[in-house]
Amino acid sequence: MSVLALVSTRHEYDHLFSIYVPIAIGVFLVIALSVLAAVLIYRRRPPERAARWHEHNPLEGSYAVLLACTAAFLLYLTFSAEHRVDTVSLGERPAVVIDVTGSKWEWTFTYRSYGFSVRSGTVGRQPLVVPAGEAVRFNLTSTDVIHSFWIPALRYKHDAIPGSVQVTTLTFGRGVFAGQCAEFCGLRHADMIFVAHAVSPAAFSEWARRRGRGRTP
Ligand SMILES: [Cu+2]
Repeated sequence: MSVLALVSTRHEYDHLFSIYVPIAIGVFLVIALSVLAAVLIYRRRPPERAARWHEHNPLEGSYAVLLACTAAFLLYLTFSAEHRVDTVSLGERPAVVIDVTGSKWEWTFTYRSYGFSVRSGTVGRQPLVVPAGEAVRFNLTSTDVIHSFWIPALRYKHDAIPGSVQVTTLTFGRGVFAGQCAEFCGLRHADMIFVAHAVSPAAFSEWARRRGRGRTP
């Protein structure tokens, strides 16, 4: 394992979520209360005369500055999280490298250093097995159309694009994780599913030495 702290995509996502949602709720409340106040205070009542004023530069200016600062703050947080997930994690020394190939309508996971592949989708359901708590490198590509490698529990999704290899590094906690193609890719798109088993490194090596045959750890 490398000296860098392993990046948890789930933690990064939850952190952003815990900042975005309160801000969104705050903005909603400001708008809803302002509309309600305007409706109640300025509702039609005698004597009916049109208002003379139509702008309030200091108020509008501060509102614009506040919005710009909020957007800049959220962009900064989002791009820093993306940097950690996409760039910093590539500095990790991976415990295993898995080539992921999307095709209509299956996933092929190739463990090149062990010399075998497993497949999941319309052809059957062989599991993707990875060592838990260690960096796992994925080389994503596609043979036909754009697919998307999505593991909801990790809060991670990345396109698999024909003619290009997208490199990504993920760390799994122990457990079983459902995965799915997240890019509509044709009639049997919904069958393009897989299951990832994150097991102890020892159980993983044992499974890989059996070349994925026999019992899934
Ligand atoms: Cu697909």
